[in-house]
Amino acid sequence: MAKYWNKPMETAKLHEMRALQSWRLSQTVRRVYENVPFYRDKMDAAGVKPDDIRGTEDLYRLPFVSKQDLRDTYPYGMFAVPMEDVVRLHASSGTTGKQIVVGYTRSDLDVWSECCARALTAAGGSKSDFMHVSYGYGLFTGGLGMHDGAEKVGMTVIPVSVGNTNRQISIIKDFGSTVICCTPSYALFLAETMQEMGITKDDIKLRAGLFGAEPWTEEMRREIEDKLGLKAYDIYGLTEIIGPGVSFECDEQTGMHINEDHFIVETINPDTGEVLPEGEQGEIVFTCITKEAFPIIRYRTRDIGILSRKECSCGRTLVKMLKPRGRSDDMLIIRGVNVFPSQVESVLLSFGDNAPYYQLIVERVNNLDTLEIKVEMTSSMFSDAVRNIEEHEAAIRNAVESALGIAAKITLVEPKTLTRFEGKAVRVIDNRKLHD
Ligand code: DLL
Repeated sequence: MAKYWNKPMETAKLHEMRALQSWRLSQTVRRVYENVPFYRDKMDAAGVKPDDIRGTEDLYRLPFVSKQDLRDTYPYGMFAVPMEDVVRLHASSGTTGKQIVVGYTRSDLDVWSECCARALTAAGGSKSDFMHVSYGYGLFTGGLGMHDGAEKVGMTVIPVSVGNTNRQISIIKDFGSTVICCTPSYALFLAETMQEMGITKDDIKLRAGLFGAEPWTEEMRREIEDKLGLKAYDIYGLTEIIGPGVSFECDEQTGMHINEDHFIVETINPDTGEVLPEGEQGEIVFTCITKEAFPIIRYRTRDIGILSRKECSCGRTLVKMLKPRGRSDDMLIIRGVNVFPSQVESVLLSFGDNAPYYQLIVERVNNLDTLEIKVEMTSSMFSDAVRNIEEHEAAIRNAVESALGIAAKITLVEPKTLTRFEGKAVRVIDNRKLHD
């Protein structure tokens, strides 16, 4: 089985990669300066001309692009080619504010499927696999992005999209799906439904899954692997950059390799914009250097991560980003303490006997923030005596308090009462925002 999709790029020496990036960057900057008024105005205001950008060492001189900039230029203000050359549009879900529209030329779609093909190959995918795609098809990039990548590899693609979970299980079983992709929260829901249908992991042939589009923990990985009987790989991406496939995990699973021949990555201090050395945690910033229709420069993702160039046992030299804990805007500040929902997930799942379903509810009572965590009980726990439930709540309360440094009210709820998600899970209800 092929180990790499594109060996020369995936194993290039750093100086070779830098030379390629530098060339592509200078070309891209020239193109956006000539074709996109937004970039021309921003660069003029910063006193930078395309000739000043000779290589990656000059990247820091270019202004950042924020999500607000994309909203201000909605829908097509950032496109760098005439619409006749655009063959596909996608859009971000737009849960907060106006949605963002991105476009692809034929060549952009090739770049994208190449990136996804690398991810699939790193997860052991090949022509002989049946690829079950349960990401949503439509404006969301997950479905079509992974679909095109899998077709490029030559897999037999099963384009199921989201919904009708019972039918999905029957398809996995009857069609013999060997690789699956969906959000990690949907993977768990599939596992739960499978159990209800009386189907065990031995009845199905899944052996690998590529899960992403939302933050998930190592505990969640083990839970999914155990319940579906597969090896779970992380995959990352965002609409603004291309969709899934910006970075992907190999067998070592100590971070996701970034497709650096297409995207230059930096980490910055989110408050000052200062570029941080590799290895320091910061906001991840990407620059697209091969895209034609929507070549975004220094895009501030708001994802918090760490980059690592430690040698990888898989042989890839592409820099790795460690699993992002979540976006800086998912981070809750509760009584002055920073809390990521994924920290709560780690604590809950480390208990062993909690179902992996939980919800954080934040309120402001008399000017004081309160945190309640609803945790679903497993069926076995539910049948226990009430006293045990109280003991269990107290144990979780102590563990959460010592992990987070703040007190939280823990409420165990009956099995199967918290909402299940087919796409990205919504874990937090922040009622403070209503009053702000
Ligand atoms: O979620 C693209 C995607 C589809 C990625 C399928 C992977 C698989 P957006 O809807 O624009 O695009 O959301 C992008 O989701 O900035 C992160 O905050 C989060 N995210 C995506 N992948 C991961 C991951 C798609 N593996 C936003 N781990 C990003 C943690 C992730 N967060």
